[in-house]
Amino acid sequence: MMSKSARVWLGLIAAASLLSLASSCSNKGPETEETTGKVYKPAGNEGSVTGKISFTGAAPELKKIDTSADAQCTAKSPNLTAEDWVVKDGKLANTFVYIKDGTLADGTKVGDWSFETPKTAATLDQNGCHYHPHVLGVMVKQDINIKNSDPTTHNIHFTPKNNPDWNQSQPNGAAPLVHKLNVAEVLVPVKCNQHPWMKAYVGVMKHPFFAVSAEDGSYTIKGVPPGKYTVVAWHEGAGPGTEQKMEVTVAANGSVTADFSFGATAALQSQPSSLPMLPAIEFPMLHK
Ligand SMILES: [Cu+2]
Repeated sequence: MMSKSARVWLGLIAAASLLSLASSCSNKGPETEETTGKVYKPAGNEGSVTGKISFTGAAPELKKIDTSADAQCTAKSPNLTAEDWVVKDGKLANTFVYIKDGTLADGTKVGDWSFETPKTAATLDQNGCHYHPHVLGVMVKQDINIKNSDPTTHNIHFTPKNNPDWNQSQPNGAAPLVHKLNVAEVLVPVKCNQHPWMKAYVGVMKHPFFAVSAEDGSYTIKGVPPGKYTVVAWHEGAGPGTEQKMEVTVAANGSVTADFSFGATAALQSQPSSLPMLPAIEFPMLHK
């Protein structure tokens, strides 16, 4: 025969189990994308896709940003310029290059596999009233540490299509915010509700095969299993995003080059991607 106190304890344990079950269920909203494939383990014969992103034609003039709506921004970044085209010596930065799909040497598809989410957080810093970096690649469910390094309030606003909208105010001196996206999406526009000129793009991928071109236009995607792939280079362009594709074959332990070119001619010929951007609308500061 069970004592009274034992029955009470059993009841409490059962209630606690039910509660934890309920809370774990409620964490799984419709936006959660379960990875079903077998986890890819590197075989040691992975290769890489590398290349340079060029800008053809005359580099667009740098557009100075009017930061007068926030004196703190003007003081810290008196010469802020738009980052839609960052061109240096004919090379283009901030291009998101990724493997869209393809077939591994063993006949499986990239999409058949799941890939471990990095334990290290990515960082998106608001510094000088613009985002560092301007284009960021992360994996699904990877933490993004959002820092405010400015002496002013920012309001970071992720505006995805396949993930929930996320909109957070972050006063100066506030601790970093952490955000993650559960569904793959290329690319998620990020804006600041306080400073309409602030824009960033976050590419959210199911796999780690992506990179962002540096100031010298170079990029490298490492750890790519041997196989045949479609590589896409995406750049925000002047308004609607622009993307280009190339088929590549990565040999075992090999490195394949995939160079892309954007610019006046390329922008006219390319199809707009699914990321239309409205022209920036200047809003008055909500407070100050
Ligand atoms: Cu801001």
